[in-house]
Amino acid sequence: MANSDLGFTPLAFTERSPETMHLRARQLFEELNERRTVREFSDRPVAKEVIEYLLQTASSAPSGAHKQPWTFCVISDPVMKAKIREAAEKEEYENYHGRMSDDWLVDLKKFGTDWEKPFLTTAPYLIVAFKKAYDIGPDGEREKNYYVNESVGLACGFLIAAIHHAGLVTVTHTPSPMNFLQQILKRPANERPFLLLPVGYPAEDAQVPVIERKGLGEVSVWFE
Ligand code: IYR
Repeated sequence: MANSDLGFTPLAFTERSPETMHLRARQLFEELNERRTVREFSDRPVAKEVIEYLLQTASSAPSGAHKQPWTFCVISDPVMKAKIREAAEKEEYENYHGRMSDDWLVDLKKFGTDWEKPFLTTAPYLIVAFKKAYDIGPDGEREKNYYVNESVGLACGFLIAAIHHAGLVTVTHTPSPMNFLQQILKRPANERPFLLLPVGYPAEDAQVPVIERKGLGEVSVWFE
């Protein structure tokens, strides 16, 4: 999209009454506060159109100079999912058997994670978010992107919220290193894997660790 001379247009802004604003703020908190990271998936299918909307929501996130420096790869092909699982588990095996520090392993113990990642083949969809370190212009020249990590992080946040809102679950999976995703998915050199999100229904007997979220007093400082 050529973005140089788009001009300006009046803002489409929906004003909310104070009561409605209060209600909506509370309701969204209550809804998103119910989100849990889930590692046990069902193989129940999910409509492709739902995934399309989730990605459009993600892509509505703000980005540096509106460059939208992201590509989302969507994988439902079982052969490809198996390849990704095999490569991810190979890296994770090394992580859990020497590459991760003792402190890190202790911190993860309560989540029950290990090197095995069955969700990579069980979940009906894997979404891999790639960050575009730079863009390629029409004549093959490099075009700069800005705040790439922040932008793609925001888009992934929107995506995770959208997945929950739609009634599906995910886990923020960050196999490390994850260059294998660039190879398997044949992405160009300007794209680097950022985050892998399996998407689907939870397994019927899915369990999640007991956690508490920090209260407002622990995560905010007010200057009034
Ligand atoms: N990437 C590994 C390890 C891991 C790291 C953190 I920090 C977590 O919050 C959870 C897992 C894995 O996916 O198992």
